[in-house]
Amino acid sequence: MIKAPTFGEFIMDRQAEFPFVTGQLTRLLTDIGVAAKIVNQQVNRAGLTNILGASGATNVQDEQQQKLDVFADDAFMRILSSGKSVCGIGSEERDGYVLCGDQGEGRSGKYIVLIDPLDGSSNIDVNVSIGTIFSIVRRVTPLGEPLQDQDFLQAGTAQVAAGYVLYGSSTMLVYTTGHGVHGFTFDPGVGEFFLSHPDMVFPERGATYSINDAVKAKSNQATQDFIDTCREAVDVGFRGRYIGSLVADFHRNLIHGGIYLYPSTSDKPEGKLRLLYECAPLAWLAEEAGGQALDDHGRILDRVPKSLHERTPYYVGNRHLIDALQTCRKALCGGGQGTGLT
Ligand code: P6P
Repeated sequence: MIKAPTFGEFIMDRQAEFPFVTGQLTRLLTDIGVAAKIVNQQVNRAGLTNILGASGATNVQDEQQQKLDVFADDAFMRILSSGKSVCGIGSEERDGYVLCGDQGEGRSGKYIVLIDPLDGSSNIDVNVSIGTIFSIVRRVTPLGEPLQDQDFLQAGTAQVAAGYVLYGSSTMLVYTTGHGVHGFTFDPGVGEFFLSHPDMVFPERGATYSINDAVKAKSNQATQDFIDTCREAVDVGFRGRYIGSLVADFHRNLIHGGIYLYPSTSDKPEGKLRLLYECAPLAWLAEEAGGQALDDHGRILDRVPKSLHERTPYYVGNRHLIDALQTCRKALCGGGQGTGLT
C-alpha cells in the first residue's frame, strides 16, 4: 500500500508551484498545520479541561468570546508570528492588526495572514463541528517598511493560499494555492494530516440549500424567491441542511453539492459574515473547486475591503445553483427565464 503524503510532504513536493519560491510560504503553511494540531487537541478534549464556556470577555464583534476562541487565537498567533514568513496577522478575535517579524514591527516576512481562529464557536459547548478559516496574501508595501492598511485590505484575487480546518467527526485541513483544492485528514495516532481528498471539486449538480430559516424572512426578495423554489423542488431531491457553522456547511456542500446563503437582511443590510477571513478564502476554494461565490452585487473575490472586519452578504456553492439565484435576481429586475434550479 502506498502511504498517502503528509501535509508537509505534499506542500514540499508542490513548492515549485508557488510563485517566487523562497520557501517562506511552505514554512507558513507548515506552521498552520502545526497550529491546527494544537487547537485540535484542545477542541477534542474541551469538555475535560474546563476550557468550555465563555471566557468572560467579548471580542471586537461584540460577541461573547468562548475560552476555545481565545486559545485558538493565541495558538495561531504564537505559531505564525514565530516563523520568519509572516509580517502581520488580522484576526477576528482582535480589534487591530498584529505586527510580527523582527522587533514585532512587521518589517520582515513577506506574508500577511487573515484568520478566523475558531468559527462557529457558539457550537463548542454542544459538540457541533467548528472550524478555522485562513487567508494568505503577500504584503504590497516594500519589505523593511512599516506595514500599512493596504497590506491587509486586499481583494480576494490577491490571495496566494487559503483554506480551513474542520474540527468535526474527523479533523480535516483543506487548502488551495491556486492549483486545485486538496483535503488532508488528521490521524491522531500518528499526529499527522494525510492526503485523503486530492483535487476536491463540487459534484456536477447540488440539491442542498443552507440558510438560517429565521433569516430568510428578513432577506432580499431574490433570496426568498430562490429558497421558495428550492423548497418546491423537494420532489426532485432538494433538501435544507443548516449546521450553523460555516466551515461545516461549506465542507458538506463542497462534497455533496449545494449552496450556502447568508443574505443581507433588513436588520443586517451589510450581511453577517466577514469578508476578509471567512468569505474570501472560502470563495477562492469554491472557485478552485468549480463553484462560485457572490455578494449582492458581484463576485466576492473582486471586492476590495475597506476595513479588517468588514461584513458581506454571502452566497457560495455549485455553479448552477448560484446561476439559479442570479436568475431570480434578474427576474426581479425584469427578464430572466425559469430559475434553471434543477
Ligand atoms: P446564525 C458562526 O457564528 C457564523 O459566523 C458561521 O459559522 C455560521 O454559518 C453563522 O455565523 C451562523 O449564523 O445567524 O445562523 O446563527
